[in-house]
Amino acid sequence: MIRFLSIIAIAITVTFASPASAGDIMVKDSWARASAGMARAGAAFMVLMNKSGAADQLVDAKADISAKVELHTHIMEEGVMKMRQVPAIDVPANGMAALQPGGDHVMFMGLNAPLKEGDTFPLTLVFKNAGEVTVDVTVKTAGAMGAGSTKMHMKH
Ligand SMILES: [Cu+2]
Repeated sequence: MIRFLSIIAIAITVTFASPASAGDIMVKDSWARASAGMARAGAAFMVLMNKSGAADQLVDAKADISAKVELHTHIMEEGVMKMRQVPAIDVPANGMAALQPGGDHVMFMGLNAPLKEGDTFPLTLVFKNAGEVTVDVTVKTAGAMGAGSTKMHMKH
């Protein structure tokens, strides 16, 4: 029975990953989209909240699920949405940055294996001021547009 309960406890921990913090930066609602078919690329999204009066930047991301991990944004070029690598993603002072489909995201190039719904994997985010924090990223369905029922209360 104790063994059974501990398995449930682990499952709950994985399913409802609590926000993680590095210094004044809090990371919440981290998720990734399941990769479609044989696609070798994937993307992760999350909300970065900055409780400091100084602006910060997400400058790097590390994970061992793919050959490369890059910071990306989307831009419109001649009427077409394209992804572009960026050196950093700004997190405003006392504000937030939302990484979401169609906008900024963490990109995984050359996935070692497909990202399957329900999987979780560790992702280390590196901030210019706040340092490093590792979060558990939950994989959602390929069509998912958000982290689920969690609402964002903070605006800037
Ligand atoms: Cu991308």
